[in-house]
Amino acid sequence: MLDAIDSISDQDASIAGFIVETGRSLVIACNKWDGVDEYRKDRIRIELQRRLGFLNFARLHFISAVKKFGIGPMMKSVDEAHAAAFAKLSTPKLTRLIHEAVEKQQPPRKGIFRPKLRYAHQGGQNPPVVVIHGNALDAVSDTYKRYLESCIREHFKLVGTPLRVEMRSTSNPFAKEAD
Ligand SMILES: Nc1nc2c(ncn2[C@@H]2O[C@H](COP(=O)(O)OP(=O)(O)O)[C@@H](O)[C@H]2O)c(=O)[nH]1
Ligand SMILES: [Mg+2]
Repeated sequence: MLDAIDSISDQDASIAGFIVETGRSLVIACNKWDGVDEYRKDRIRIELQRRLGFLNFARLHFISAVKKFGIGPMMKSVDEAHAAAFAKLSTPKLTRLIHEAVEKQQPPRKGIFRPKLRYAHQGGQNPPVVVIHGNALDAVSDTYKRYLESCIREHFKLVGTPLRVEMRSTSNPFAKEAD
């Protein structure tokens, strides 16, 4: 919970960092929204984007504890974030999704290596971990991992939780040859 009358403190920013590092789910509430004018509201929106923009998996609510507005929708987001953190992602669904993602957009080659994504399963909850199995997965770029992450998020409607995507290459002496 942030305070709209105060600015975003260093402590807020450092708590935000811990949340991502530890994979906790999150809903952001900016309280005392009744107590600030339009100019200040615009400043806060810019400041939120600048300092906490990396928390883009979380829903943001402008609320007032005193005037009691925004509380219901905020609590709905809490339930949604909890459900997302503990979501069950089935192996067949994940695998189909990964194959569809690859069809739409192939992972780029790295030298002679073309990563081959074979199947995916869920490796953990809170936060959800998706483990992708295949060959030459070391060659998958961070950009491509983010693409896969956004496909998974969109398909399973995972809002309010970090999501981890891990690559696990099958050790295969021939996997290093180009396809
Ligand atoms: N205008 C306004 N003031 C609030 C709101 N919520 C808390 N306050 C006031 O903020 C003051 C400081 O409390 P607060 O910042 O919530 O708590 P603290 O930071 O834990 O000490 C108190 O006087 C509260 O009445 C709100 O939604 N709107
Ligand atoms: Mg305070």
